[in-house]
Order: sequence, then C-alpha cells, then structure tokens
Amino acid sequence: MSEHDNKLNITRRGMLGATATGAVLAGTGLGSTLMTAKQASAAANANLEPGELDEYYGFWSSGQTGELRILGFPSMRELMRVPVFNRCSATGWGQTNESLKIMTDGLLPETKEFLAKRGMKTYDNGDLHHPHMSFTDGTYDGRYLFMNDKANTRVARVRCDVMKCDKITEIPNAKAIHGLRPQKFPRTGYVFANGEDETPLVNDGTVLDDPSQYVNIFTALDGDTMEVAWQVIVSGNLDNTDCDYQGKYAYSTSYNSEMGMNLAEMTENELDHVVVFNLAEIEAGIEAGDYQELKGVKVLDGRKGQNKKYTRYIPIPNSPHGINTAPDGKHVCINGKLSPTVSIMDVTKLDALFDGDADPRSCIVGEPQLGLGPLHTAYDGQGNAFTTLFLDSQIVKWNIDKAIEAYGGADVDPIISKVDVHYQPGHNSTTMGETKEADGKWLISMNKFSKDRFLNTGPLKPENEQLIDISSNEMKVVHDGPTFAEPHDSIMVRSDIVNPVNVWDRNDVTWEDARKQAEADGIDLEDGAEEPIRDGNKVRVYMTSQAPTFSLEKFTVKQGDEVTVYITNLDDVDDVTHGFCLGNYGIAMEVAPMATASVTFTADRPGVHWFYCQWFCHALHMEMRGRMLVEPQGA
Ligand code: RUQ
Ligand code: CUA
Repeated sequence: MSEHDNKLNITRRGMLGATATGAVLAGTGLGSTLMTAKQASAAANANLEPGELDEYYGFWSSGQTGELRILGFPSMRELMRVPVFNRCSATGWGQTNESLKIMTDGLLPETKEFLAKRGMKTYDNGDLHHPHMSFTDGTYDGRYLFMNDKANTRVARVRCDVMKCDKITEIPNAKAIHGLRPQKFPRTGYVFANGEDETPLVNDGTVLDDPSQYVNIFTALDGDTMEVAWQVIVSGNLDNTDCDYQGKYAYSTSYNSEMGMNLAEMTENELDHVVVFNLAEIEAGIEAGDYQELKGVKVLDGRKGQNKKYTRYIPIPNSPHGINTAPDGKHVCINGKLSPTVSIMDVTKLDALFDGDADPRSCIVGEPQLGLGPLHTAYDGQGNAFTTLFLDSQIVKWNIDKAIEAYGGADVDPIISKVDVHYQPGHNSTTMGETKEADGKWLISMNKFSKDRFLNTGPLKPENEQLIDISSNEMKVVHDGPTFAEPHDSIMVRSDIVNPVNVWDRNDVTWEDARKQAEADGIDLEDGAEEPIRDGNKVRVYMTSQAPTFSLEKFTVKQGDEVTVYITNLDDVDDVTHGFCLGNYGIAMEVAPMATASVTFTADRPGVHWFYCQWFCHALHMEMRGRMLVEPQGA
C-alpha cells in the first residue's frame, strides 16, 4: 500500500463489496483475459477490412514527444503525426522558415533573448497533454485543435483544414500550462488554460524561497487570434479545467490548497478545491478597470478570501484531478484522485454561489465512491459515466442519476459494471463524449503502463491504449494499442466533422513571407528562378518541384553565403509530396502538393553537395536530385 492509499477513507475490501452488488462484473478476473464469443464479435467490428475507412478521427496527445497524433477509430490505426512543440526530421518542423515563424512569433521577448544566448531560436521540446477541438453550439466544428505545453508554458493551435500547427503562444505570468479546454458555447471563443506551478507573480528573482508570495494563474486566450484575453490570480495549483454548455462558467480542479512545496505538505488537507470562474463578472471587472497589467495582459485577482465575484472555491476531497462536463449540459464530474469519490457538481446551482452567497458545497449533488484513484470521467450521452481508476487498474461504468439519488439517501447502487484495463489508466475518452452529441459507442482507456502486454522492448516500454466497446452494460476490451511516449488525453470525433483538403491553396498564408520576398525579387514562386538572386552575401534560390525533377539541376553559391532555398511543389495531385534534403548540411523539409517551403542556412562547407527529394514520389524518385556547388572562400 502506498502512502496515498493510507489516506483513503474507504478500504479496498469495502470497494469490492460495493461492486459485487453492481449489475455485471464484466472483465474483473477471468473475463478480461479469456476472450468471450461476444468479445470476439465486437473485435471483428473494430477490425476494418483493408481499404475500409474509420468512422472516427482520434486526436491524440503525445506527452513529452511534443507532437499531435491522428488515429482512426475503431481500427486504432495511426494516420499522421503533426509536429507542434517538437522538432521533426521528416517535415523540417523547427527548421523551415515557415515553421520557425510559427514557433517564434508567439514567444515572450525575454524567452527569445534567453534562447538566443544558448544559440537557439525556439524550445526544442514540449509536453503536450490535452488536445481539444473548437466548438460551435456545444459540439465540435472542425475548425481548430488547441493543445497545451506543460514543459514551456505554451498553447498551440492546429488548423484542421491542412492539419498543421499555425500558432503557438507562450503564456506570460503563468507557469506550466496543464489543463486546457475550449469554450463550448456559443462558440470557441475562449480557450481556457491552467497554470499548474506557482511562482512569484513577478518572477524576476526579487522573491525566491518565500512560497507565501507565490501565486497561480488561470488564463483565457482568444481562440481566433491566439492572444491572451485575460488572466486571473488564484490560490492553489490548477490541474485540469473544463467549462459549461451555457457559456457562463469555467472551472478548474485545484490541488495543493496548502500551497505546500513538498509531497507531505501538498497532500496534508483532506479537502482541496474546484475554482469556478464567472466569465461575465470577469469581463465586467476588466471593463471596470479592476486589474493590473502585467507583461501586456490584464490580470484580475481571484484569490480565495478576496470575495470578488470572479471566482468561488468549492471544497472537494482530496487532490481532485480530472474535471469533465457531462453531455446533459448540467452535471460535471470532479475526480477525487486521492479520494475514491467522484463529486458531481450541478452547474445550474452555480448562480446562487455568486449571487446569494450560498454554501459553496450546495452545488455538489452527488459523491459516489467508485474505487481507488479516480482520475478522469467520460460519458455515453445516455446518463452513464465511465471513470478511470488508476490504482485499481479498472474502468467503472456508473449512472449519474442513481448516484444523485444515493446522495439524497436512496438505497441504490450507481455502479453498473467494472472492467480491468492494463494497466493504471489516466485519461479515458468516448466517441464525441465531450460534446452534446456523445454517442456511446467506443471508449479508449489510456493506460500509463503496459508491463507484460507486448513483446519486451527493454526497460522503456510503450503505453497501452485499450479500445472498449461500451454499446452494452458489459464493457468489452477489444483491442490493445501500444503508443510511444506518452499520450495523456485524446478526443474521438465523428469523421464527417473533419474535412481536410488534399492539396494546398496557393494563396495560403503559411508562405506569405516567401511570396513577399519573391515579389520583391521580381519572381513568381510558381515559376522559380534560373539563377540564384544575390543580395550581398544573402543568396535566394527559387526552385519548383514536379515529379521527378527539381527545376534546377544545380546552383552555385560562395562559401559563407547565407542561402535561402524556396521550393514550390507544382504537383497538383493527391499525395505527391516532395522533400528537399541537403546532404551533410543537416537540412531536410517536406513540400506537400501545391505548397511552398523554405529553409535558410549558411553555406560554410565548400565543395559539391547533393540535394535530393527525400519523400518517395515517383518511379524516378531516386533520380530527383541536384547539386549545390559551394565555391571556396577567396576563389
Ligand atoms: S492529466 S492522467 Cu496531464 Cu490530463 Cu490526467
Ligand atoms: Cu520527389 Cu521524391
């Protein structure tokens, strides 16, 4: 038993007793290791025939890999990796001028300076936990995906038309953006982002080891511009966040209400909080000038004890983690983590907290004991909830109404069934489950450990995502899917909502700078130039690509020149992507159909250097190459 377990006010035996009265004990014990006939038929369902398309897109975080992943469901096939906070060898993300602009434009000036001293333009790493799609009227609208970077305090946006990142914003004043959710109604709107680690508000070294002066920051971005709209100072660490279907409130779980600096201090209190943010009051506070301006952002004070109408603190047992609004638009499940309970908050009771000074706990309408280590809850849209139990390695299916009745004193058991997962689930998600269109077909359990489930890959093992059929009360694990470090959260979106293009629009903003430079040089990107354009020691090479050739078979520059190569892919054909890889110069990039990409480097190695297309594009792909001739200095 870990330290944490000792703090739980329910015994494991008591829990098992409780579940035994549940309707079906699916998957506990033998059920999960021996595949029943029913499971086999569900598995067949999940197994698409070659060439068949999936019904759902899965948008997957990759944790410390820093990228976004796209999967198909129910097949669980990995379809694409979209680099965001990481560097990518294949696409040149973090190296092309177009990606560097996106990665650096939204950095704080102080960060740019700090990185420049280390010879860097941007951070090379990120920790992407929470990918979420933009909403219109309570459901996904297929415009954007938003995601956090806990490692370097950033929020990024991915365009769903081309599935590329187009904005990255570093959040000032806050530290370690963790929980993130887009506003559901009337539309996104705001993107809410939690700062997890507390620091002095002005963190310039004047305050160091004095935690009493540390604060945490809740941030709202404008999802259309990706600029920070406002921030609120709060008490306690912020963990996960969500918002309502009415457009009135956002709320965050907050652990460490003790403001402790070590594990013992952080877990001392039996009760922590959910912080509720009143959006209209915050906007009114800004209107009234009740803020301080810090690093260009309006920062309001919503700390406990301020008694301003920006926030309310609702006591929740004990170090709550996930917070998930149900598709009924009314209930919100707050997952206890160190408490075996999930607290059900009724959003219709929040007005009274702000208007009538009601007891903060009056909005809690249920608190079922579900098992050990509840972390996240997903929904089927039929009144049922699915909660991950980290310590029990189970998913528990339970009924929200019954849990509310039991809280009111009725003798009912809200638990419907449990299923073993392998092992230690963190997040789970259901098809369309975070929208009002939750359809109750599939659930993914995102397990932190795979242990013995796959061939041994050495001391570092993959995570394990398990697909569970939730179309009946008996949950059925139908597929194991190993993943590399380390998906946290995911969403599953009906495929008709997501409609990416096949080829780029030549007018796309992505290469706006390249187009302007070409214009200034009197060149059309679509034509390229026969000779490099020289401008002092800056040399610009304009090439086009069309399978299987580049428009230039060679170009000549001088040692020490700063060379920019622009490539425009004229193949207006699905899936004919070219690449540009310059050997022994460490240069490589992707050029998708009808796109322009560019890269800048110093030609400081004299001699003959081959460049080649590194994306297999044609029967003569191997022949798609050319030479950069670098004249030695002084020649
Ligand atoms: S967290 S395992 Cu980064 Cu979403 Cu809960
Ligand atoms: Cu072009 Cu390979």
